[in-house]
Amino acid sequence: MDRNLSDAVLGLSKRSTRVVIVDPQRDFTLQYNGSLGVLGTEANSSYAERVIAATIDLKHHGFIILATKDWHPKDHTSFASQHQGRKPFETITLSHDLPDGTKRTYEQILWPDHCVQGSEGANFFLPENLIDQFFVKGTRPEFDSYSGIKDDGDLETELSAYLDHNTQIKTLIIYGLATDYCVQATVIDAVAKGLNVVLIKNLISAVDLKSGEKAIRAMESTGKVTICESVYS
Ligand code: VGL
Ligand code: ZN
Repeated sequence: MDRNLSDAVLGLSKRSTRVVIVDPQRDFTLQYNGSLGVLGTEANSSYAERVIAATIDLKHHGFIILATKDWHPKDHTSFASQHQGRKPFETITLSHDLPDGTKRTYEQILWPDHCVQGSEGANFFLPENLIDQFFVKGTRPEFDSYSGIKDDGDLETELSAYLDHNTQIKTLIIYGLATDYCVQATVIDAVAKGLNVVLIKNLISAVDLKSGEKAIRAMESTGKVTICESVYS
């Protein structure tokens, strides 16, 4: 079954590579009526089917499959519902003290409620048994976390600890949702850790087309990201 995997994928060692699927959750797909369904994930897009098939083939080939999981408390600060008079996709300014004593002021996009801990929409859209290990993010009510590696308050995730601990890991094969938010942030933080990234273009999709293209350029310009059209040759 994996005979069609591309040379770019086949050339990677199982030991030094991990697959990281970013937020493969129902709430980010239109197919499963997600509250934050991303364009390109409609039922007729076969997005979920492509992700599932590729993941099966990568796992069958021997790669360890990791995933991040957006996992918000129901009063999460990124939800428009938590800010009186605000609507989804508006922006607000947040200000927080960081662990190093400095203050950070930044723009937060307000989202529809999504990936609420324990909700149907927070579930993965791919069979749980495909995923060897998953790592939650966005669990602190006052901080968002597009990145699977650290949140907006600079708190590192368990995935970050896993990558630091397993020093043999040099490369991540990354795909998932959404290109312009969690995929981009996770890729940029992975590169900052010194890792190489293989990004699978037909398994990612953006909230906004233009910002998705911009995100791909930003990831590419690190010089550490190889962009593959698909995992197949
Ligand atoms: C995401 C917006 C809010 C993502 C998560 O997974 O890209 N986007 N939370
Ligand atoms: Zn979120």
